[in-house]
Amino acid sequence: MTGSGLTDEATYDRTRIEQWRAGKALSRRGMLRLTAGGSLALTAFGSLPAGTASAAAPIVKPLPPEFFEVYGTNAETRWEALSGQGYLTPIDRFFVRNHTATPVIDAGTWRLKLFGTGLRGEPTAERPVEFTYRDLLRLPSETITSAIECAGNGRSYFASQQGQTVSGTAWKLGAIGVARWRGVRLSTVLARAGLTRHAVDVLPEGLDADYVTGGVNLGKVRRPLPVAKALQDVLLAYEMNGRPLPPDHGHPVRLVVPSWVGISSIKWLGRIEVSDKPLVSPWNTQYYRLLGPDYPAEGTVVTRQVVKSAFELPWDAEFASGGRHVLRGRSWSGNGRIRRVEVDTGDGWKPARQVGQAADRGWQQWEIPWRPKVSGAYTVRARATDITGVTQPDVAPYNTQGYLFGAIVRHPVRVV
Ligand SMILES: Nc1nc2c(c(=O)[nH]1)N[C@H]1C(S)=C(S)[C@@H](COP(=O)(O)O)O[C@H]1N2
Ligand SMILES: [Mo]
Repeated sequence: MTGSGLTDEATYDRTRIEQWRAGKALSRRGMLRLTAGGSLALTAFGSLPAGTASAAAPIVKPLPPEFFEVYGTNAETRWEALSGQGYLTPIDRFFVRNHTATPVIDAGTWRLKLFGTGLRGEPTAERPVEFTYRDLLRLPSETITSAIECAGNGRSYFASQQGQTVSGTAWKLGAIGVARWRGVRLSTVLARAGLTRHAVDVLPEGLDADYVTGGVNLGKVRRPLPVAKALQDVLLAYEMNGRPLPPDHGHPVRLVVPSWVGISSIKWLGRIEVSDKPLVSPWNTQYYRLLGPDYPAEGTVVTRQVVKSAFELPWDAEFASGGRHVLRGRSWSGNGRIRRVEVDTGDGWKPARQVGQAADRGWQQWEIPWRPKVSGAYTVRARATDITGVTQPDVAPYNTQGYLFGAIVRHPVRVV
């Protein structure tokens, strides 16, 4: 089934859900449920599912308040902290999304273990094919520039703009970063591990603590990928912006799955199951599905990101009336590069000037001059259109877990 269109998310999900219903999908745990209910209660905004107890701080790097807003084990980048920065998000400002806590892993003793029925000789989890860190460094490397963005980025606007209650971390727009990742293609490692043409799914798994929520242990953070996507453009990254991958971002090795939601990019990679049968985990049956009145009962899986835009400004930014200002921001899309960006400061949509290179898997910087003459409260808005012709809508489709908020964000500013 390799290459049979399973990078197309709709096909992938339909196929997998049918197979799963027919009892053909494998789950190492019998507790998966494909409903909006299950152990997933609708929680109030800002509350977090209980993580595994950890005495140490959940995030290792410093989180200065001028760069980050912290929510429990997670921290989002403040958009004003990108003002004046270059194309890439510096590591010291890159958002962190941890289900539990950053583990500290010694690259010297670390092993990547591959096993399963999709590999030649069907190695077991007990006797896997192993790669050391040095093995990976010796394989041909590749460098890509790619965004990693949480599926819930922008979630708080379901409540503040649309009056809708959704569960999960109340991110603003800062659960995204763009970095230069260097590593080995997953396809290279899979080939060396003996990938067969019968393989259909891979299940990368993190080495961080088991994720426990609502009294249920969901095990290691893991989410399956179809082999077609795994072979397309996925990287096993060991460098971020020219430095060894830092602890919070997956040291020693993480997956980078371009264009797909952040949960795909498993950090602190430990094992990869490769299977000739479809694989499932709570991260594709329970979480990261679009559920709600407008979706089928079992929901639809979330894979590719939507088009979004943000200003490099604080909320309630102040501008001097009569002054010459430049509004700057960035737009991005899981569908590919950005074709057009427009900005409205209250008197209609005007084209913004695109700055720097266009990027398929990163973002597009842009700017537009602004000379407000009258003091008072304003709302500034930016909307982007991507290469596939999709433009940000006024309203994002509601789903109970608040994923994929792609609507135009109304950003309040003051002219004084
Ligand atoms: N092992 C592991 N991988 C993980 C996670 C995690 O908690 N554990 N979080 C995922 C989620 S939901 C996101 S959005 C990205 C965030 O990557 P970052 O923390 O490097 O920004 O990592 C993903 N990979
Ligand atoms: Mo995420």
